[in-house]
Amino acid sequence: MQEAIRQAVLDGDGTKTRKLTRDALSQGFAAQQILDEVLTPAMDIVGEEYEKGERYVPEMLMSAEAMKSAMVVLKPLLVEAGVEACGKLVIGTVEGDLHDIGKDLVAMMVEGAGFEVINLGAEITAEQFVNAVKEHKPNIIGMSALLTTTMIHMPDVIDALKHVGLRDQVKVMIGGAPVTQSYADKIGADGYAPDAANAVKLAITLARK
Ligand code: B1M
Repeated sequence: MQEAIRQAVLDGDGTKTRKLTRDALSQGFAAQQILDEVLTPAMDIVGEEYEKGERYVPEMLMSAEAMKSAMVVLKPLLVEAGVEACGKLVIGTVEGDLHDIGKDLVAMMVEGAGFEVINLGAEITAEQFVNAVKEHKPNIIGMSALLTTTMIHMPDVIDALKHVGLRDQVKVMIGGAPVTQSYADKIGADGYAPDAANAVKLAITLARK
């Protein structure tokens, strides 16, 4: 079953991925297990094949869409509804970067932990982050970047917040494959999380500060 889902993601077959994910759930596989042991590793293979020149961008996109169709099935199970909001998170992928799967995963897991989450989407400029902070008054903003060429926009957002006098009113957390704790320290972010589970822990810690 796991192998079949993995292959459906690699084939970029969304319909099959969604159906097999439903089947796996009805056979007793846990949503988190399907995510961690099948879907995310499948995307790693997609990335590796792209790097080796065995796969092109359109195929990478089809696999991403296949993963997203499985996420639609998994989301209700990953997010436990009805918990009283324990904080507010505004989250987005930074300017120039359209990778949104990991960011959406973080958004839904943090939502599941009881936060109100405002998901701005991808390719969010510093100005858009600042406007969202003004509008929604979150206690945390979360920035995601998947490219070494776009993570450099993270400090722009922090600078823009300082510029309008809002930096002290909001905690900043960052993540994404090329991002590290030392990068977070370097740009003056309040925290870094390597994955969605740690992002939840970090958001809870930051919301209590
Ligand atoms: Co792109 N891509 N891509 N891509 N892509 C990568 C990132 C890459 C590593 C592939 C590779 O070469 N091996 C490489 C980046 C190299 C680099 O900069 N170091 C790459 C490249 C080069 C590109 C293009 C430049 C290709 C081109 O056009 N020549 C292009 C850039 C487009 C752009 O953004 N301007 C591009 C395009 C695309 C697609 C559109 C085809 C598609 C994205 C579709 C979409 O997201 N809607 C795509 C995909 C699918 C990938 C890979 C294969 C998979 C990404 C993914 O969804 N992973 C990726 C290779 C890889 O990562 N293995 C690759 C699954 C997801 C669950 O994990 O996103 O890491 P991830 O999120 C994790 C953690 O990082 C963390 O938690 C998440 C859950 O555990 N996390 C946070 C993420 N955000 C967080 C925020 C937090 C905390 C934790 O706090 C706020």
